[in-house]
Amino acid sequence: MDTYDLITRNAEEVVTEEEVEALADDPDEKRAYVGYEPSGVLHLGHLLTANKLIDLQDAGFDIVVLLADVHAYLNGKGTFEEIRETAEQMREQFLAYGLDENQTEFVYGSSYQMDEEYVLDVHQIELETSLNRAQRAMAEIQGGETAKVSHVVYPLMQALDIEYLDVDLAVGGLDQRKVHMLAREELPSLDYDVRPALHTPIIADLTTGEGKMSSSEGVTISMEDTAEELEEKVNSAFCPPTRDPEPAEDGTERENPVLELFQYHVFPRFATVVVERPDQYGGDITYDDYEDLAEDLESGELHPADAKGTLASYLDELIAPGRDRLEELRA
Ligand code: NAL
Repeated sequence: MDTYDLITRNAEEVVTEEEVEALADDPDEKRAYVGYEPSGVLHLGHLLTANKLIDLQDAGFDIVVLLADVHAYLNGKGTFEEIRETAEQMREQFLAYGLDENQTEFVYGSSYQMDEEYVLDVHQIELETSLNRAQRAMAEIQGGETAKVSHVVYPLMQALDIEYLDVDLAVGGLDQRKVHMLAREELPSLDYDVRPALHTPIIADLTTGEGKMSSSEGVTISMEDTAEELEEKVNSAFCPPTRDPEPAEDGTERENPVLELFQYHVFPRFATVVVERPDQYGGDITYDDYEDLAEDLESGELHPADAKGTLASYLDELIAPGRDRLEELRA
């Protein structure tokens, strides 16, 4: 795979392709970053961007992970002390998951976001940005009516962080796109450069295939899940034999979350995927490509139940190191 393809594989959106092509031409000494609000236990949403970070490391990038403690505070996630404690746990889980310790820098937001220069820049970007614009940027992260003043400061700081962390590429889930667009619009007004962004897709809810998998609603898969819990969750997943399910009765779009998890979580991390089947059901099948597996599910060659069983065991293998680390930390 060439460098550009590795950098952009499985990305839902590349802003802009030309800017990322320029980085792909010379990825050494380049820095990419993702920010996370500290949380005690990682879930598949965190791991989707982590997979992209691993691709970027393979492409030669240095990685900056912002442990966004001040942002979590602005978003009402607890006392500052509580947030700091969970951040350290989060770092350990990312390393266990496979981020290379030598190529990854973990930065606490609070290590520079209280500096005078930064705070004055926050106020300047507040002066440049309309309330309406900042609110729209935050809409995907913290929904509407109960929005506090902190919720409009949040995206402005996130935009500014791109400059302060001196990164060449911003990475995030598609839910971060409006913040990254705000950054592209507003950073030049502070005489800072515009940086490209990569956005990873949002995985659908596991049991319905609708909307997004969320840690606050529905079933999520986290680093805490045991092999048995994974099996149970995946077994109850929505998995019609198609990549393109019919909309729900009320018209809501649906995806096949089992295929999405194979595409975005399993194939990027395993060179081959083996579906184990007794000989009487056709014997084992080996896939080295997501497309082949999806085609077999559609043709009926691969039964949804076998797809689910295989998915559960690969997810178990993926999260096992982080799960073990969590247990050690808690012991
Ligand atoms: C991501 C988050 C918070 C602060 C950031 C600062 C710089 C870059 C990325 C950042 C978390 C993200 C979320 N907004 O919703 O998870």
